Amino acid sequence: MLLELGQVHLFQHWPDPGVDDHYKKALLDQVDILNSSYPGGLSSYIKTARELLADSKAGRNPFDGFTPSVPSGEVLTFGDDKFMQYEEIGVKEVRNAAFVLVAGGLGERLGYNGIKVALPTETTTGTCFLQYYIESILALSEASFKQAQGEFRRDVPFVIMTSDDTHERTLQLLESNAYFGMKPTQIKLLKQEKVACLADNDARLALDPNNKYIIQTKPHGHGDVHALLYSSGLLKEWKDAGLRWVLFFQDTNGLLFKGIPSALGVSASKEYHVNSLAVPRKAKEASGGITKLTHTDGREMVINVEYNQLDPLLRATGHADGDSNCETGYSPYPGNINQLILELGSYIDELSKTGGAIKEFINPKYTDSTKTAFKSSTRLECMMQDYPKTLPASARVGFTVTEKWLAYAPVKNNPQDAAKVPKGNANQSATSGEMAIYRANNMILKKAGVNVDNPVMHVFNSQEVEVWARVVWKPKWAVTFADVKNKVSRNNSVSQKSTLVIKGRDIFIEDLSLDGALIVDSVDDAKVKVGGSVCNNGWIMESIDKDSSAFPEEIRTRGFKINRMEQLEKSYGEPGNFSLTS
Ligand code: UGB
Repeated sequence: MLLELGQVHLFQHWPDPGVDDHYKKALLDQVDILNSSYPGGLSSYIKTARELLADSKAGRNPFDGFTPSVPSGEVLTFGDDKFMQYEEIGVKEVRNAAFVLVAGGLGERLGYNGIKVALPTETTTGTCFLQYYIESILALSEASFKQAQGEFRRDVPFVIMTSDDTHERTLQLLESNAYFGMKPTQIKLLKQEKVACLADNDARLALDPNNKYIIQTKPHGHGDVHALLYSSGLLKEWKDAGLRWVLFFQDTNGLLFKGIPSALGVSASKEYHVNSLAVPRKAKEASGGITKLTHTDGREMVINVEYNQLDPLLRATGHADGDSNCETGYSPYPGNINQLILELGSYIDELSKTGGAIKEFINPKYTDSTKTAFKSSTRLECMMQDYPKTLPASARVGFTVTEKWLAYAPVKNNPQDAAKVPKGNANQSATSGEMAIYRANNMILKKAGVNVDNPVMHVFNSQEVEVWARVVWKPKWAVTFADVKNKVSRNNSVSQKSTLVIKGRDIFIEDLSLDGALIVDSVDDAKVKVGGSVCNNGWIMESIDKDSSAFPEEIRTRGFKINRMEQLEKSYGEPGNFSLTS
């Protein structure tokens, strides 16, 4: 097959039989993996590569014939009636959902040495992203089954897509932390394979420069998740079990679950086959824009256009200013945050046709303008949000915009690059990701009637950030705004210098005046009323040097450490009713 596909160069240097045979066999084994892990096999891979390489050489625009326009979708305002209604519907639907985390990326922009899901979301509690995701799924499913009363309780499935770069360390993180409270059988890891690199415009497979018996490979992108889910048989299993929704999300967004219940409610109410979560986007920010594309032949689709393509597309279609802000101060194209909610039935129907193959792209770096040679080998790539590209016109594809402070603060950039991001645009660093969690929790408490102080500005790692009181709660305390409203009542106040950590489930905040640090924990059968005046020296944030070897990488990348001066810490380990009032 490879010879027929013009890949004779892979074997031309082979010595006579009997020499290097085990290396030759290893190469054929690798070919076997590359062939079986790609929908349609290597012949399909090479055919697509040739087409895309020819398009790239000819400078053909993938958007030829398409005109962009601003799509319409559901825009939510946190805490208003519509938001609350959707949230309630969404919580009900969680028991019919499966969650999928794409965590195969190494995070080159972030430059962190470990896997990204092991990074702390915030350093007040040190909870890592994977723990936060798992505890949120558990809390949401608990809330959902509670509403269902008597309905058969299943374990809501959680899939993590890993890659060779992340698989072992993800497994290890789960195993060494007792799966963060989830049943091991509830979690499935699906490992994506890399794809073959291409050496030239004829799509000849590239051999590793250091080993002529290995085909060079590179990641294919998060779009692999669809083919993997399909080939694993999980989708059919879920359908047979009566599930209706598959929710996809990325590896480092500490606000992720705050927007999920209401968006799932939108999916269910509007019967969307595809629902993309989005947030207001500043022009030129490094997130794709949700765009309506209309072709001259009448085709229409609502799809993410990546940030590097949006500007040229707009300029080429009569928008002289390209990707620019409108009178609202934001781009009119909502920012894609790569949180997708797919309706399982139509998803399976579509994947039965495509096998999960997603429209790919190629990005070769040419040595010169003749576009005949590459600086280094290239490969096909695909993105999970391109799934709607093959859908029929009848598909219901929508999106849900929520406020950015509520739902989106990923950690993608290293401190140096983050410091260069223009003021006002999201710099997506560990520092801003942590601050966004405190801000969101303060805003939510404020909306629930708590008197919280305004933030103060600080500069950490050369980035100016708003610092709010360090308020953190476990998902089992509150996973919706309705939960927060049920657990916070009367007159409460939290000063800016404060830290409030709520770890137990049935903790009720009533007439609390906090000026310092308060940490409360309780077992699930204890009901604790927390009130009175708590005043102490608290936990103070201190700047540190990002290059100081005295601190671990997780702390250095934030540019501050927390100095735990003084706190009131209470833990209720027995069932019963308790009251903490000082
Ligand atoms: N990922 C994989 O699981 N496998 C891979 O091969 C590659 C990545 P990045 P990206 O949030 O603002 C996306 O690198 O791709 C996982 C959207 O395309 O963090 O540059 C990886 O582990 C863009 O439209 O992001 O940009 C991570 O969980 C915009 O929405 C996820 O895929 C942007 O995210 C994303 O990978 C954004």
